[in-house]
Amino acid sequence: MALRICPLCEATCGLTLTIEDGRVTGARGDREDVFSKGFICPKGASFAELDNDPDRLSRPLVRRDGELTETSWEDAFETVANRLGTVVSEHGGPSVGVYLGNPNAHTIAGALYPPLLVRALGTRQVYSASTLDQMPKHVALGLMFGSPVAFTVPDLDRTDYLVVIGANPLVSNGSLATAADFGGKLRALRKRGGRLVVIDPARTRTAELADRHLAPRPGTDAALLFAVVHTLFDEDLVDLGALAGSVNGVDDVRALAADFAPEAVAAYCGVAADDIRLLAREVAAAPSAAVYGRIGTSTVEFGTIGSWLVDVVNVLTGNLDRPGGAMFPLSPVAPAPRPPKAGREFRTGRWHSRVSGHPEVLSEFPAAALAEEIETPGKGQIKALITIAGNPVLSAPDGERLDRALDGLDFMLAVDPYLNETTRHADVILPPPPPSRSAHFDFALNNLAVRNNARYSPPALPLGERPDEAEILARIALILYGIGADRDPALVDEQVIATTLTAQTADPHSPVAGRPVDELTAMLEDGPGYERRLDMMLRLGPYGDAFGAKPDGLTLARLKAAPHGIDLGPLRPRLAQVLRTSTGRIELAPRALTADVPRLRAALRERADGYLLVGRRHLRSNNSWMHNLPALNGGTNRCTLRIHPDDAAELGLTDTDVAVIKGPGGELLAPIELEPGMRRGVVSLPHGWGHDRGGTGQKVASSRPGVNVNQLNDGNRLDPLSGTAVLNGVPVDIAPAG
Ligand SMILES: Nc1nc2c(c(=O)[nH]1)N[C@H]1C(S)=C(S)[C@@H](COP(=O)(O)OP(=O)(O)OC[C@H]3O[C@@H](n4cnc5c(=O)[nH]c(N)nc54)[C@H](O)[C@@H]3O)O[C@H]1N2
Ligand SMILES: Nc1nc2c(c(=O)[nH]1)N[C@H]1C(S)=C(S)[C@@H](COP(=O)(O)OP(=O)(O)OC[C@H]3O[C@@H](n4cnc5c(=O)[nH]c(N)nc54)[C@H](O)[C@@H]3O)O[C@H]1N2
Ligand code: SF4
Ligand SMILES: [Mo]
Repeated sequence: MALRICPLCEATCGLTLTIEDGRVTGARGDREDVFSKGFICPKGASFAELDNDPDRLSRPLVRRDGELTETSWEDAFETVANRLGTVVSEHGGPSVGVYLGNPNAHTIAGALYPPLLVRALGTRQVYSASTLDQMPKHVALGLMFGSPVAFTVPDLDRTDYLVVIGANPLVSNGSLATAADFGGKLRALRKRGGRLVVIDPARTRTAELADRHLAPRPGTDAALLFAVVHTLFDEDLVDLGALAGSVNGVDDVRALAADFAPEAVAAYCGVAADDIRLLAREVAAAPSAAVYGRIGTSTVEFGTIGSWLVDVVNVLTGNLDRPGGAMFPLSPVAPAPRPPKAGREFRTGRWHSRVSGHPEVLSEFPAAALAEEIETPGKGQIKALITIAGNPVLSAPDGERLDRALDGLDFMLAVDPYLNETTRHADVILPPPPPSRSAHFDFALNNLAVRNNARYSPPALPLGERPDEAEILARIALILYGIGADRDPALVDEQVIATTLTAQTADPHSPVAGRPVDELTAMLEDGPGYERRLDMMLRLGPYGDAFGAKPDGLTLARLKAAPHGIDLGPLRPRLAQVLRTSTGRIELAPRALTADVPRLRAALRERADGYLLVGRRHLRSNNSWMHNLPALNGGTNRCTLRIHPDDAAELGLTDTDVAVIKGPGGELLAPIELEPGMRRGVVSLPHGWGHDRGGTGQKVASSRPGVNVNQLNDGNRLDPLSGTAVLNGVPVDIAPAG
């Protein structure tokens, strides 16, 4: 038996693994886990199958005479050093691109090392799944609160009224709101007399659970939310509560909302004006309320304005930063709170992409622009690419173009356990070990947890002769810093520790101000570099022992002594600690956002009557992977086009038909699935499918049917403020095949 936090989605459930003969043979929910209390879903329950998947790479692959062949770790790192070295010496570090995929948010290695690689290269060619996902939220937070990671999460355990927009947590298990058993929490909300409203063009499982379901036209949430804001002003329902005195721009928002009366947006949104007014009244009247928006408000044409307006409603109803409202979690590895101070203005567009001139956002360019930056010759062209935990050939728009572009690279390195649609283009693949053999700590997701907590899982099984992912990435860093892959990878971590402690001891507000760096370094627990860094961060953090100054505080040793985790209590108001705007107040109407409002106003007048495509997720899937596990992938084709029966009838489609779907980037065939819960005019297809290309190493996945929905996208439609691809609300034509 061993305990292991599940790394497969944002819910971070504690698992109890059964171990027999040196391998994992089963997984159950850990009932004593302080955060998840025994919850588990089918993916977590398949942990053993995932861990033991025979198609997982156990040794590195290096391309020889065109073929990817197994080799030793030594040879693989030497090849990386030589080949990357050649590209860097011929074209410079900035010619190396980096793509960081979703699982980096779930691994220790992904949290600690990629920034070092980017810095070592000095490259601005940085891409990630964020511009296929939550980048609009970062931009909105940065502009409103001065920090792009000042996440607001719904206080699920205490709220009286929850509005879920464009999320289906009963299937996704929640996102940008880390809560194990999200469904249970929604049921508990209703049981205690609270209300749940779901806004989604599909009647999802989450919508089925709701007191009220509004089904807008895809892509129109920003207008709908503006109409809620309009109503709040119009009916004198604005009440900032404790926030009064901390908010700039209320009158500007009132003026901007003037054009968005519910009657003015009703036709565009496809929602009755009365329903919008009622929503505004109820949010305002509830003892506490939280508006929570996710993928459906984010990966759309007005993603950043929509993400902003979610928190505008939270602020105008006094629900920001109060129990039961939208609150700021306090992670155990966040820096210890400092006295309030003004920050520098959050900005995007400090530099621009070479080919299309996209503004940088959080030092990244849009994932949708990766292919053109590889293909287009000239100074700054991407000549080599490092992908870590990503599969952009399936997850980003127009994978076929990226597929071709990757072939044109001088060198590609992938850090990934699988040979898949993206990594098959690599010259070297360095596979991390199965999750049972890695330690786990949620550096990223603790900042999003609906209840503060700290949990650490050491590796459940020994590594054997292979490096863990932290070591793999540290060795790549050694190469890029010119130190040599054969040196001790701990050097990388010790350098970070020295730099961090030097800065902390020089900061008069740090819990270790003025203390000698040597003394602090000597206090860190012996162990792998990542553990020493974690120990340091915990001790410098809000609950930390401040290196002995607070004897009861948190250290890694204390955390290890609590294998089911340490509960750090409910979320607490802490706006003053979070705010880092240059004015020291919440900026409700930042110029960068309000400048995009005319585009939304113009959209209200557009009348499109074709079909709009949205995405959907499946409980037994995870983006483009986990399709190789028989336990999760039995049964019929899941990659179907869901359509309302009346729409299907109008198109002459029956439930046994295959449809041709045409989008801006191409066309696909998919079987249709009649679904009365779809809004008329809206169809859905899941993403991450289409594993039939040759040259991959996932036997189960490649035998499954399914097509790549992102081939319908040409990559030209982006939310301009965040560079996020429009993946929901894509105009498509549908017809019977053949
Ligand atoms: N049409 C459409 N497209 C979408 C979306 C949508 O809703 N609709 N959703 C978007 C979203 S939200 C996201 S986050 C992106 C995801 O986009 P990506 O992050 O590019 O893709 P994933 O499918 O998550 O691929 C994860 C990769 O990580 C590997 N991996 C798994 N575990 C580990 C590990 O521990 N270490 C390492 N190094 N690798 C590991 C897997 O083998 C796989 O290759 O897709 C986006 N694409
Ligand atoms: N089982 C499973 N869980 C997952 C994943 C997975 O692939 N499978 N992926 C993980 C990842 S990377 C992420 S980012 C999260 C995402 O987590 P969620 O945001 O909960 O994602 P979805 O389940 O795709 O739900 C998005 C909903 O938005 C709706 N929608 C589409 N367009 C619009 C619109 O314009 N307006 C509104 N209001 N709604 C719209 C869709 O119908 C859909 O029901 O899930 C994570 N969890
Ligand atoms: S809900 Fe997420 S974290 Fe929990 S068991 Fe399932 S996949 Fe793992
Ligand atoms: Mo995501």
